[in-house]
Amino acid sequence: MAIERTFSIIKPDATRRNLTGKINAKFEEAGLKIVAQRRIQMSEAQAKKFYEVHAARPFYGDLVKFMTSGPVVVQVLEGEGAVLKNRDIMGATNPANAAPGTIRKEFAESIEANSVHGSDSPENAAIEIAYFFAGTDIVG
Ligand code: IDP
Ligand code: MG
Repeated sequence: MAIERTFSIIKPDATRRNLTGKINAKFEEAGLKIVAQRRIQMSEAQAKKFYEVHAARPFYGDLVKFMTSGPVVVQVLEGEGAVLKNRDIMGATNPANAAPGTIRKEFAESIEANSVHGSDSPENAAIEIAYFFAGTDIVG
């Protein structure tokens, strides 16, 4: 499998509980390298645009509110098959269904406050990375 990059967000429920380092350790232990990282306060406009694909879902408004409720850490992760690998490290969207050892199983508070975002395809990874990072911000 090729070396890929994926986009990750450590969500407000995790930054609030000071879990950035513990979550980053999971990525690094699994062989993903953090090649860009920035702690930001997302604006409502940024969150709305980022989750636009979910605009018709009943949880969209709450999700935007949650993602702007505190700082997030936006990141680019790099490694062999990084997109799928990160989805494995994250675990299922609903922590009740997440496998043991995954970030969401260990840390998520709920299906909404589930500690991390990860791109679902290489195509979306490229779009999401470009939304938050310039090429010169990423050092592999
Ligand atoms: P994913 O983050 O595992 O890719 P998506 O279906 O893309 O899951 O949903 C995006 C985010 O929206 C989730 O991570 C979670 O924060 C939130 N979300 C998804 N489904 C629900 C729900 O049924 N209720 C509340 N929030 C949800
Ligand atoms: Mg998704």
